[in-house]
Amino acid sequence: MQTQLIAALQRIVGDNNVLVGDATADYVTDWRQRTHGQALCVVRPGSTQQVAEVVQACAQAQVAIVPQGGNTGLVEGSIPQATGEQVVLSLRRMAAVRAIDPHNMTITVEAGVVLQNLQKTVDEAGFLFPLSLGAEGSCTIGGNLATNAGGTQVVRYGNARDLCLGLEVVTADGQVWEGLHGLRKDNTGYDLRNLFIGSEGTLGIITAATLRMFPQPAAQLTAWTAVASLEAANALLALAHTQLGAALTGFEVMNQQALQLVDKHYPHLRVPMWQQTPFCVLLEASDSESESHARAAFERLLEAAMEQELVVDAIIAENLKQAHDLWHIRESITLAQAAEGVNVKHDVSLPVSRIPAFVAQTDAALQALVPGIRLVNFGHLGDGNLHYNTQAPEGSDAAAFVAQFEDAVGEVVYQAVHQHGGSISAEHGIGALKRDKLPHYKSPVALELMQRIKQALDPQQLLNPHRVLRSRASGGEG
Ligand code: FAD
Ligand code: S2G
Ligand code: ZN
Repeated sequence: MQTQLIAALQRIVGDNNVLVGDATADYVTDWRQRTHGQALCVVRPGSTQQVAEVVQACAQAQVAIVPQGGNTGLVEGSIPQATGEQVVLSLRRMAAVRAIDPHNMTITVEAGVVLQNLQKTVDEAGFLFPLSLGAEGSCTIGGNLATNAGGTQVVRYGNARDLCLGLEVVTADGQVWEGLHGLRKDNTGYDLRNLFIGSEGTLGIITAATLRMFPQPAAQLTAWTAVASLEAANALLALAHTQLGAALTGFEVMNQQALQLVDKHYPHLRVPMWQQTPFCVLLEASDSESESHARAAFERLLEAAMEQELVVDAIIAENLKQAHDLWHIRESITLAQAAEGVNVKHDVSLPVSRIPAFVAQTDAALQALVPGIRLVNFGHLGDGNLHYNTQAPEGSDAAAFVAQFEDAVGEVVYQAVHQHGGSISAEHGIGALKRDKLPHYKSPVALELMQRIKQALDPQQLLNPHRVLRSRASGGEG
């Protein structure tokens, strides 16, 4: 049966777009190098029609599909299970720009377009596409929509969901839902688009999207500041909202441990001020007003912050190159953690006001649980999203730390997040990594409604089974 399916897939996409054995290596290990799956094969369709035919062939053969974009996901949702019975359907070949409509300020692209290429295409058209994250050099817009990705400009522009007006989706039975309109208002029945966005490949395969484009700001101001506490960081955020209004574009917090790792592994980046205070904040404003007007407002904000002793020290980037260098330091934290060794990540969100208490409580609890544990705490404070990560104590075995403490550390973190009214997944999704934690933090009603939606849209449990939810059809391993 499996050889017949492979032959059928080769007829659909061509022999060289069906990979087996060692050729699948790039597609079966997750970015963290923590989980390794095994695929029956990897199929790389070049068109929506081919995706539809691949899905029909797999449905007929009752073989599950794992949709994949750039494979930069961090919750074990984009690679096959280790059974060797699933087909990885890679969208990477589908990277065409289908249409740009400057007067409607929209662009329609295929799901496999890499985010950085999309940003560049939109920039060349004279606009801004504001989704921006550390993986933008390899993640795809299909994956960004499937995970409802966030990144560093959510405080102003929202998540991937807020940037999308229309979708084209291949359903679990191989039909094509063509919903690629560029309408900002369309109240004609249930919101199918937003059902597929954030569904992590479990309800349908996104093959194209119509996305919003934004005016390019006339001025962009970036500052790196040293702050004495999270309370001070919160007060700085409130002041920035008051003084900059909608111009505030990004607000990132980084603790000393996170920056120490960047300084250790990438000393050439010359991380500023990291030894002065427990935290640093990187903030950015972009304005349609002139550079001089925007700079004056930014300088007034930092002067007021200094006067109120919210900020101990600050630098404003003199030019776009220096701004880019400061952002590069922020975006290097994940890579510095990886260079330090395998680690335990938490992508959580809380009401901003609760973050100082959550961090104080959880830091203390984890230090008691694992003396010497290193708390690498950073993230998008502007939208209440912390990457509250942990690293093995200095000089100890990283793999042993993860094996021994990942569950216990996660329990402490997620319980505290829940207690403070937060979410156990802010932007990365659930995948397989957090699937069995979800029932502890979602109401039975919510879980039942999600299972009914899954049952209605994918009754054969073909699409990314055991991701987000345990499949009802079987209690098999995820
Ligand atoms: P993949 O990893 O290939 O897939 C992710 C999920 O989407 C899987 O469940 C997969 O089945 C599904 N999927 C993929 N393509 C499709 C499709 N076309 N149709 C249906 N389902 C599909 N994430 C953030 O939100 N914010 C950040 O700031 C951020 N920073 C990161 C920094 C680094 C260094 C790294 C490695 C990752 C970061 N991530 C971040 C996580 C990751 O980049 C995002 O989740 C991204 O959206 C995944 O895109 P992808 O194309 O790699 O998807
Ligand atoms: C970021 C990356 C994931 C992590 O850089 O904003 O989303 O925890 C994160 O390293
Ligand atoms: Zn993030």
